[in-house]
Amino acid sequence: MPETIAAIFTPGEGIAAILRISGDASLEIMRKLMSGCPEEIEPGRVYDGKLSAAGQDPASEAAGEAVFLYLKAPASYTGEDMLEIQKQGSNDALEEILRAVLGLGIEGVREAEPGEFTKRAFLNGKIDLTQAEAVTDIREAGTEMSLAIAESQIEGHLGDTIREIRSTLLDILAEMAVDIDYPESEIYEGYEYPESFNEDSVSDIVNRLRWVHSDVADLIDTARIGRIARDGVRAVIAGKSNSGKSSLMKALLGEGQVPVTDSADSAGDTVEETTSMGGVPIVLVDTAGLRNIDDETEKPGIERTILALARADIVILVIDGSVKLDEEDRKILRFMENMNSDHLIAVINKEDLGRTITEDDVRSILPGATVINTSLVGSAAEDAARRISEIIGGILDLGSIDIKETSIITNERQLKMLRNADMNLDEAISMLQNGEPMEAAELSAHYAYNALGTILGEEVGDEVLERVFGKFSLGM
Ligand SMILES: Nc1nc2c(ncn2[C@@H]2O[C@H](COP(=O)(O)OP(=O)(O)OP(=O)(O)O)[C@@H](O)[C@H]2O)c(=O)[nH]1
Ligand SMILES: [Mg+2]
Repeated sequence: MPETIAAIFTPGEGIAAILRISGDASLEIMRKLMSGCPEEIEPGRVYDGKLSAAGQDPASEAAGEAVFLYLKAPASYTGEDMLEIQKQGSNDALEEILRAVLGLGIEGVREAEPGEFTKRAFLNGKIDLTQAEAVTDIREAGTEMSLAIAESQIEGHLGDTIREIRSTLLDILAEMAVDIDYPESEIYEGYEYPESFNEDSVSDIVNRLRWVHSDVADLIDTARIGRIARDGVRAVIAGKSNSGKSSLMKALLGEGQVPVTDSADSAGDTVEETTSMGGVPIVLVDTAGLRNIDDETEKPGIERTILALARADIVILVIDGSVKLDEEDRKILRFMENMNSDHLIAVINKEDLGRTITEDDVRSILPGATVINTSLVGSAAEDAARRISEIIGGILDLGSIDIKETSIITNERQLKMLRNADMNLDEAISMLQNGEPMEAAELSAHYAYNALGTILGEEVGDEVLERVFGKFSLGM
């Protein structure tokens, strides 16, 4: 008989904590703990009662009323009998009740380990491993977007997608097995099969494996969105000194959010600020110009700028359009030439001061970059920020994605297993195309099937479970 576990669960900031108990002794604990406990306890019904075993001393934290909720297996979070106790007031009261529960002298009752409730839910088949992983993701979600993804995952969207892919693959595996066991004429003795039977069935299998393969590849692609949701998009603002980088940062953040550490002559500093554009977290990085690339004192700043550029998802190059391109512009432009121009926005600034640089000048150096003309003083700054936000939205191309309805990969373990499945499916397909035996292809396809199962938590070892549940807090 599994032990009965107890721990205090704090659902979140500002949400009342509860004492959670899971296991066969739940009902017995309620009977012993609640004075005047009714003979018949209705599962799912909330009972107001006094604590009998704890808090008999009126000065005790645990004295007075408490709320009891008994849930009968399997209709509970863990899938076991559960008891939840809530108590108005401080957590000290719950601590005291927990001690009382452990002191009741019921055999096999002990304090829970971190994550043990969710682990039991997983082991009892109430949730799959992707849902368990989402439980901690929700806590760690630093952005609205990653919270939305975790919420969708906890509802089982990702698990459902994986299950669908797997069930399609299982059908194909069955067909492959038929092909192995009964090659051509041997299926039914005496029955005349068309000569092309075997070839047709192989090409049919290849086609169907390709569909599965592309579903897996699509899921792998969503990891990009998962990363953006978690870490934000890094948009690095670069350009020569005095071109208006900090002014642009200020405009993009919206006035008043400009970090105090930033100043026009803060040579060498890169300043990071996180904002959100259409729900997508954006990390804006304001860099130093590359004025005197040979000046020793400016070297650290220049190195930081180069590093920031290397890590950028999007680069916003600010050019002072009122003065001629100089050596510093050219140095920076040289860096840009090797960049993916799809992710490059060139802002020709200071339109109010007249123009010596045109959009065409910039396009001739950076073909493919999105070029805009603007100034960053007064109301023009707002307009520029809006246009740049739109361009970034277009580059990220997230507009059509409904996070709540899409399965998005946020987790390295899941991604690794998907890559494994992808590789094995790829192998199975090319084997069949090269006329290699069905047995070999079937084996690879089977590995892919297993890898997908691992995402759901099927056949995973203790090591994986320890890694997943090791991240949990007490009571979860
Ligand atoms: N007239 C005019 N002045 C601007 C415009 N944009 C920025 N400035 C001014 O140009 C100066 C430099 O702007 P910043 O935003 O500090 O430029 P920066 O690129 O961050 O400069 P460094 O950090 O020194 O490399 C400030 O005095 C701004 O007010 C513009 O569109 N028109
Ligand atoms: Mg600046």
